[in-house]
Amino acid sequence: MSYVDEMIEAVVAKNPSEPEFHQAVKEVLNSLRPVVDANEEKFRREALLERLVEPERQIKFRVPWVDDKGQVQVNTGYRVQFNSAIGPYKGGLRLHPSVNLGIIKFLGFEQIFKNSLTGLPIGGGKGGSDFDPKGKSDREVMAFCQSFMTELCKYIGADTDVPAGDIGTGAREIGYMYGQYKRLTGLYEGVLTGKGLSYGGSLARTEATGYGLLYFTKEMLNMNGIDIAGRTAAVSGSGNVAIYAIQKAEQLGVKVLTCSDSNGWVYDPDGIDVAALKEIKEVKRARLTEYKNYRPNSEYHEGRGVWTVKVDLALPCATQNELHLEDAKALAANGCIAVAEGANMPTTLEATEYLQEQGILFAPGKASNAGGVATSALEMSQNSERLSWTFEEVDKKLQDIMVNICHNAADAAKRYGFDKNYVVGANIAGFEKVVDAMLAQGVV
Ligand code: NDP
Ligand code: 2IT
Repeated sequence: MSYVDEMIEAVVAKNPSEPEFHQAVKEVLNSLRPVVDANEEKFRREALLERLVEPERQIKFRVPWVDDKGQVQVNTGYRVQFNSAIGPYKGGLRLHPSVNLGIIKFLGFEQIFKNSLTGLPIGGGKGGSDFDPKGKSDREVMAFCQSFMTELCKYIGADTDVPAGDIGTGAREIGYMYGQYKRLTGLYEGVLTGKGLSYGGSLARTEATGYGLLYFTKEMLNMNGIDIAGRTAAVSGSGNVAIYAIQKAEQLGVKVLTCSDSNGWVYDPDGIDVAALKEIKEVKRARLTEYKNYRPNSEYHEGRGVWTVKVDLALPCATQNELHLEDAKALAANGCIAVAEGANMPTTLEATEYLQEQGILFAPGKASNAGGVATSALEMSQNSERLSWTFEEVDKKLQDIMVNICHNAADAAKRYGFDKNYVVGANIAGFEKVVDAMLAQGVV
């Protein structure tokens, strides 16, 4: 049996009940076959793949806090420090009731290659908790964040592990966590990114993932002789990534017809109104049912459905496994030309394969959503030099990084005979740097 197949079997056997982690490992290892096969003897002797799929450290902890009724609540906190070969662990904190170790491991594993692709010195990590910020008062969110950080602070630091936002963790949560870290350690340092502008945050970090997704998509289309202007798009989600993806898409002349949350979705034939969406989601923290009050021409539908709309571009920006095989078929039947992932692993393996077979350009999240973590690394640089750069400076660096990632992925794919396969290209390009660093650093 090939080394890759052996490793996939071993990961499934050794980590039962972690289907998302299995999925991420399968996707990455399958596309690394040409590199692994060419170096099989050496990689086996070094147990390179065994080391790659085993996190350096997994931390799991109790998070007790008191709700507004005086009741003690208990959540579980996680930080998976997956790989530090090329830099301090870096990756977000997800706060969502679905969070478990397998989900954090899938996200941490993806983060290794994504962070490598940015070209910046950051290793891979991820964390979070099954706490649900939705419907909680600010005081409850603060109580949770302070308790979470009271334990997490033992394991992180500006040069060891630098968490950031993800689903359910935005500016409010980062602020509370930063305050508690500073209080406990006495350190005013860049231990978190996505901070507010008044205490060390970077301009353009809020926008970075969504903007970066569009910079990548524009470049991928350009490389294939297609102009992004004048296209239509379907976006899923209505959180940080979705909002700024929609904003940049519209700035580039794309009409975005949909967005969604976990209850339902909106179809706006005139193009999503970003100002309305920002007010509903960022200010009121309300549901998408409200959108109709701002845009009477729009429709609200319960359940899933964004991928049934006829569009040129599909941009999944909500969560993992939200674009299934039947969605891929609907998109293809409607003439979709490209799918670019804003979320982490939003497309199932079967859907990805189908889209690629249909000749639809497919950008994997680890490449196309890397603008968020790349700008986090730029925030770390600014914190280290105790300076802050202008919006334009950060945005320019972000554009350059996304264009580079696109070309590096395309070049790696071509080098191994998989022209236009950005999944293979991104995985190989991300892997090469990490492997080089791991081999150079010996058996650690
Ligand atoms: P937010 O919490 O800001 O928004 C998440 C959005 O996705 C909401 O609209 C939410 O709906 C929806 N959603 C979440 N979980 C589910 C679910 N299980 N089913 C259906 N809809 C769901 O998160 P972000 O925008 O930050 O993150 C979105 C995705 O992008 C995630 O996959 C994240 O890992 C990824 N990502 C984020 C980066 C960042 O910088 N923030 C960087 C790179 C990737 P509702 O409000 O109803 O829960
Ligand atoms: O998935 C991701 O890349 C993020 N949630 C952002 C991580 C970061 O450190 O900015």
